[in-house]
Amino acid sequence: MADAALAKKPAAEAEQDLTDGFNLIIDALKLNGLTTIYGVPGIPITDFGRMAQAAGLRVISFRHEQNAGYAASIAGFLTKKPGICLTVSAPGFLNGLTALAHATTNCFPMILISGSSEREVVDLQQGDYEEMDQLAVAKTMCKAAFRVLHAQDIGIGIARAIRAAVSGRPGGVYLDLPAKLFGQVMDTQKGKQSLVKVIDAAPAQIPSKDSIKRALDLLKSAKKPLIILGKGAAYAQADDAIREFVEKSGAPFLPMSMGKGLLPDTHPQCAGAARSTVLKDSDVVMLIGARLNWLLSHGKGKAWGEAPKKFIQIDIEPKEMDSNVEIVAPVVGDIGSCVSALLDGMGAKWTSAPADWSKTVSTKRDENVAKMAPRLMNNNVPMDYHGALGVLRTIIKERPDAILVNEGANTLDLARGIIDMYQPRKRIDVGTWGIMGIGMGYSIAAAIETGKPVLAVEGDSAFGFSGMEVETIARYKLPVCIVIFNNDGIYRGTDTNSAGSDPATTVFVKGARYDMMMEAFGGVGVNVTSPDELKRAVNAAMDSGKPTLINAVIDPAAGSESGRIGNLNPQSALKKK
Ligand code: ADP
Ligand code: TPW
Ligand code: MG
Repeated sequence: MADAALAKKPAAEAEQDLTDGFNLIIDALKLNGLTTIYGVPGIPITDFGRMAQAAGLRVISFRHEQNAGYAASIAGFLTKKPGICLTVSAPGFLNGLTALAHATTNCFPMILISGSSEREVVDLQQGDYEEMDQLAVAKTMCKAAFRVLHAQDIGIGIARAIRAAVSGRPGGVYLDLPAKLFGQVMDTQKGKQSLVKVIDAAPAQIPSKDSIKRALDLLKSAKKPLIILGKGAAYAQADDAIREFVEKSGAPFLPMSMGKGLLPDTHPQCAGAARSTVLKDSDVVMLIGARLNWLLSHGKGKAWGEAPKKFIQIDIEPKEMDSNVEIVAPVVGDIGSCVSALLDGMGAKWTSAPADWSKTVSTKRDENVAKMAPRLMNNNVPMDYHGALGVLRTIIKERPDAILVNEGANTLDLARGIIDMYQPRKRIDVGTWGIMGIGMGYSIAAAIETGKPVLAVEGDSAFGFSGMEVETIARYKLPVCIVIFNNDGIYRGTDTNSAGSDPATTVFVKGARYDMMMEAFGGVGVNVTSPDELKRAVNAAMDSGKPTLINAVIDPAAGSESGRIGNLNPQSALKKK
């Protein structure tokens, strides 16, 4: 509003007619159903947090932006709406940036909103408080990056950010808001009109008829079909259609880590415990929302065996096709639309996958499961991974709607294999990068977004990356039970440094009591040394819903270097043994 017009009105009346950048951002988020913000306050966003809270948004205040960012990223995965992370400028922004890159890499929709210094000062590099050209830095690490300079563009800026985050292949978006924007005023009515409610933010992408026919013809021709369900399939929230399609196909299915539970791991077609057999021996492989990246050995080499294979791939991102090997039947579209079209195309007379192949796979699976069973029942002290995980496996079976957060090396790989999942989007973990540090951010967001109890199974090293958020969990009284597999270190707690008095690089303080960290903030801390004790402590935590941290003492010699991916670890040929 022009200053001259304002001057004519009495002050009180003039104020009533005005809104400002703070309010417009809040209104724009609310209008688009984005009602939870994860962040850390400070200049220039402190008042924004207060005002957002007063306006009924949920503002979850963290101890470190990286954890707030991871929380926002997994909120995006769990809800299909962009998770919002709010940070201060330069260092706060940089702390949030890891999570933004992580969201983009994992195809999770997220918006990082950071306050920033004024353009005039930044561009002349005059040394403002926390000065940095944040937009330029962010651009290389996310799907899209925008800056809003004028209050009247806030509505459009937020609309663009939402659309960029959730449409097509989801990813991270950066929104740069210079400090001055927050205080800019404009006429309330005009402000309201400038806001945009995004219509159909992630439009259905319908696959072509030809691509569906090609895929079904190939699937039908298979003697040894395999369906791989990735976290894109979990994200798509097309659970019923996916289940119907997999069952109708009769093919064995292999869930990727965060695809577990789309169909229960105990489903007769699940090939989770026969992974090497199905990768090696299958002849037609259908990928649904899973990339042929390192996690699937790039679709070639030893893990995939000698037998020739043909791939069908369903993905929303056309550029994903042929990324590592030839995709004979690419199906480009959103998974919900693609799977529905496949189901329609199968008709009533689809013949199930060959019985001999299904039998081979289920026999192998049952053998492997039977081999593992006694190890999971051991009550050894000190505990090994299997004894401890056997207990947690039963607890998730009894509480299938709990969310399992998981990070570490041995703690991750063994938990992934041992703990069966029964429902979609209940297992969230280190993702595409195998990143440590997602634990507490994910736990917090999972509790807040779903209202379900959370069980976080954490290596002692992994936990350390986000451990201070135990205070956040206690402060918001979240139903989170953290179990730390404390083996005194990274992979093992037994390394020694032969050259001097410093500890080896992979070991931590022996006998550390992480449980006392939760007690420090008024939560429940428990130290356990046997599977029986672990079981009692976790069940008590899940029943009470009280923030709990269980220090589970694991034999320091039980783990192996780099867990299951030791083969990726280069070793010096000159290393002294
Ligand atoms: P995983 O790690 O479980 O194997 P990835 O993260 O490698 O899974 O792959 C997920 C894939 O899912 C990505 O290629 C992404 O483009 C795709 N995707 C995500 N959401 C959808 C959707 N709604 N429809 C189709 N594909 C999707
Ligand atoms: C951001 C490298 C991979 S796994 C791991 C590290 C440090 C910790 C393993 O020890 P933990 O588990 O958690 O105690 P366990 O049961 O085997 O003892 N920095 C980042 N990400 C990764 N992946 C690393 C370092 C790493
Ligand atoms: Mg450890």
